[in-house]
Amino acid sequence: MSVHAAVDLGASSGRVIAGRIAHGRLRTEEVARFANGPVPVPAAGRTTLHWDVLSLYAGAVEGLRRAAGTGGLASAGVDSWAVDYGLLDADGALLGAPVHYRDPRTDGVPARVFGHWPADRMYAVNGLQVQPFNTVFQLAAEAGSARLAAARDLLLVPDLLGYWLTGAKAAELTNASTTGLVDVRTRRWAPEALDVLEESFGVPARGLLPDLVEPGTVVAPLRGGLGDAAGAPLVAVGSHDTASAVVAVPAATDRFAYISSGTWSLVGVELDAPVRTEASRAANFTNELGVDGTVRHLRNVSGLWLLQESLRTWRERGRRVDLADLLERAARLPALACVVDVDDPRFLPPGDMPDRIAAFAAETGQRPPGDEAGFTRCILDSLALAYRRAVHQAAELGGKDVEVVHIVGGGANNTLLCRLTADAVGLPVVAGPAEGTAIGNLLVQARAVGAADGDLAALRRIVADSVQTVTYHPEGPQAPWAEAARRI
Ligand code: LFR
Repeated sequence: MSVHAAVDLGASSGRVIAGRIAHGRLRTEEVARFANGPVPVPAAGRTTLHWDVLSLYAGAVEGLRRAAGTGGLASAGVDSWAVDYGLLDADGALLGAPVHYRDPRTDGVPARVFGHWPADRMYAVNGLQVQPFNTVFQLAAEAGSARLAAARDLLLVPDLLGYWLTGAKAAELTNASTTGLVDVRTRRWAPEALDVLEESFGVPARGLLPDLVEPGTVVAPLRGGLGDAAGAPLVAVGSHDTASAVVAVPAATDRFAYISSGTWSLVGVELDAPVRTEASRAANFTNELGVDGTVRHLRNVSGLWLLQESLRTWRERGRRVDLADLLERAARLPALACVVDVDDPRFLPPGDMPDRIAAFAAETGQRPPGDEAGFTRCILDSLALAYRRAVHQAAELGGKDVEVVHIVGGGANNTLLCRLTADAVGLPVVAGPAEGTAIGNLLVQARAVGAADGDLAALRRIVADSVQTVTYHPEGPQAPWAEAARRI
């Protein structure tokens, strides 16, 4: 039976998942996993955070070979986090390692860009939540650099890997929609955005951007030199990981909200058209483009990053912390003793996370957590609180009845987080699949090469029939959550 391969790159690890579809079910197998993370590199008087895309590429190649070794490779697809890009010179060579979105080079840049393109007019065109790392701001931040002067092509990370795997350059639409350079109504590059970059910042945007392709487009065959994988079609999937994750929501109704919960938490609803109202902009909701003409109307909430970075801090200090043990102890602690605003910009960069959480608690008149289990509980209570607000806002702003919340991604395995989310939101939470991004990636490529068919609802039925989910029902009153929200 032929196999499909999803290269799925997350902020803390990359993996290649092989998938087979038979009798309406998808079976998956992880064939490669490799580490990922920010690499701080000192140069020219400052330290810049980069991505090691070459080792990600090496991991992807190894995984594709292995997937092909398990059967004839029918197709491949690549997804990753959004917004970051590689620049190629006139010979097609990569100009330096891509800069990581957590690098502070964009500090203060959005305000400068708004001086030329006011925030409300920008939102009317690109519909995007303002994040300092949106590609439009990253490009403004590097205006005038030698690297940009030498650049001839800009490729987002999955498109960069696609170029190395096939030799073909393309800009997949779901990920392109996170750049701030796409018009969310026309689903084309936005002339207003390109004009601002060119005229006000001297960034030759038109020359750098490849043609857009819709997810589901076959890009080109994998090149020779990739062992048994060579010749298989590379499909542009929902190459923004969140777009793939939303495909994999095993919803039985369209009255659902989703939380794609990993390093980030993307909380929202699926719509047919963008919401570009002032209320949506004020709530910092984004309209990213989805598979099959959909819009992902969501809020980008910080995610398990706070916990990942806390674990890293404790381990660096020589503390022997085990996540499963911490979660068990955290579950026995009283609820909502201390909460933080997980979206406070101070939590964005890498560094001592418990210290920043303690400072936030002190500033808001709360007693900081006393030990690692306390910090873990604080982070999960705070995430559930942020989910509560975002789910209710998404439903209201998008004019959508929401009866159930689906959690996909790594957070679906976190029982405490799922239970707290059900309690906080006051709706049933269906958790799973944890490998949502890879599954959405696999289904879109399988459909593109004829191994699956139907609309998103049909693809979601395959997910529902293939994975185990766990349902959590809300318990307890809402009042303590409302009170905690007022503290931050
Ligand atoms: C999630 C994600 C988010 C994006 C963030 C940074 O992995 O793709 O959707 O805002 O990473 O790129």
